[in-house]
Amino acid sequence: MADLQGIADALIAGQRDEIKAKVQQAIDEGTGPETILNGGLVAGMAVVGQRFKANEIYVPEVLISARAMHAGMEMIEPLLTAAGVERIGKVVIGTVKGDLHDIGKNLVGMMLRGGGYEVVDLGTDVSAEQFADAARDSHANMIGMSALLTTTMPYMAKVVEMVKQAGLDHVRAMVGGAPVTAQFADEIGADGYAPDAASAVELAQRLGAS
Ligand code: B1M
Repeated sequence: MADLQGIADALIAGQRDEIKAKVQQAIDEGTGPETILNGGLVAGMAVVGQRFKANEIYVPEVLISARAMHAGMEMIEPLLTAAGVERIGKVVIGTVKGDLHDIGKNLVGMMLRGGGYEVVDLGTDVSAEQFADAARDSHANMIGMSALLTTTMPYMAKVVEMVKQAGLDHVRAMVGGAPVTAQFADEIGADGYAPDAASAVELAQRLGAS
């Protein structure tokens, strides 16, 4: 039985080496990557979020946990990304301008790659121009925007607008991130909203087929 609670505890404590050892152990025991991700890493980050909100921990501690999360995610990414899968579409992803949160966006990228999509990841703090340029230059058929702050979420509307202005009418826009909702996606003229990384793959499939 994989020590998922141990992985979550190590993430909360920001113990990167401990996470690596425990994730490796879980992989060796045959635990599925999505179980390790959701039952261990994401569960731990949820506790970090609650403590951050309650002012029990501060930015430095959260950063240390985030680095530990990245270390764990790196180990399971190859397991989620099936080798040799024929690519069924190309998605440009990024966290919008002013926003540095990248864990959720990285998860979405991992799941999309695992679902057969080629992913161009622009990173964080991405401007509307960068999204539009990358979509045009890489011949992508979708863009995926992430925002974790209520202050950066409205910027998604600018990106949707810029993509239209650039004449990229065939490029579908999907949005996500903790404060984002389906209603907000409708309001800004995005083509779809996904509440989590697995749903982002389903949404991409629906948008690709439409
Ligand atoms: Co920040 N932070 N943070 N933070 N941080 C939040 C978001 C916050 C909710 C914490 C809180 O107060 N409870 C709060 C925002 C409040 C608000 O706007 N309503 C907050 C704040 C205030 C801040 C700062 C302003 C703090 C400060 O400096 N005083 C600052 C802002 C910096 C900036 O961006 N300019 C800041 C900084 C940071 C760190 C750098 C320390 C660190 C980020 C490290 C990193 O990402 N590399 C950090 C973290 C880690 C968090 C919390 C604790 C965790 C976020 C996370 O990674 N969650 C977060 C609290 C929380 O969310 N509970 C918080 C795990 C991740 C798997 O979930 O990202 O939601 P999430 O992604 C999900 C879905 O949302 C969805 O799928 C993912 C997986 O299923 N999804 C998509 C995401 N993108 C998608 C795109 C899609 C589809 C689905 O389609 C394209």
